[in-house]
Amino acid sequence: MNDDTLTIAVSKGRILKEAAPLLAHAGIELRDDPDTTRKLILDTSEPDVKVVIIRATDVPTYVQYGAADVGVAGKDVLMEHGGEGLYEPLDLGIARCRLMVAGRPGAVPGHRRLRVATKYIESTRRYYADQGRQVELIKLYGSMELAPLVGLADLIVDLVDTGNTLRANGLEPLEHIADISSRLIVNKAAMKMKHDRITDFITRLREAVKAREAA
Ligand code: PRT
Ligand code: MG
Repeated sequence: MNDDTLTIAVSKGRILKEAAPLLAHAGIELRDDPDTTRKLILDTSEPDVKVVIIRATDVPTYVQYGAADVGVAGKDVLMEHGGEGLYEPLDLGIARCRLMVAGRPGAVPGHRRLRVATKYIESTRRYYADQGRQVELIKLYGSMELAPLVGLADLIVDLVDTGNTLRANGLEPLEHIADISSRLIVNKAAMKMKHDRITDFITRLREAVKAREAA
């Protein structure tokens, strides 16, 4: 974390796709095409602003440790991370979806503790604990939709956008846990050390979000 550069951590895919126009509106245009480049550190139109490309679930970690000053992360990822060492000053309103419980229609057995498969262990634990419901959690890293189909779990907790993935696998959304969108996160120490720089960045990004929502 160099003192005169601003390093922004973003994941490839849907978040970068939706964040890039907001950054451009804030005066930061990517110099490399993120779809084709193999570079992990991208130059921008501002010589002292870099964009680092990392896995979505790693973004809070890079920002927490100050390897990036700021980052863009899904609320789903932040709820699992816990938010230690981070400020979350701005809801960017992008990459929206819902965290939901899903399963096969009417296939919930009454005789034993429910098994719930998910990569969102913390959010799922909290959701059921708040309701005093006892469930057995099974940690998965992807393809959650498969679990109820092959008898690994009764239910899954996953992100739902159009619902097409659930439908294609004979599953239906059952319970809404949280609305999800991507947030700007800021390293707490960087917020002190690079205060003017970062508050200016937040202000410009907030204007970009407003302009996008008005459009
Ligand atoms: O893909 P990779 O393993 O590299 O990492 P990732 O899956 O964490 O990253 P990515 O880019 O797929 O997702 C990044 C962020 O996008 C997530 O952390 C969410 O905050 C946000 N987001 C928004 C979504 C979705 N919408 C979404 N629909 N992330 C994933 N999905 C998946 C969902 O898991 C399910 O498999 O899309 C499928 C459901 O979509 P529908 O439209 O069929 O309902
Ligand atoms: Mg993915």
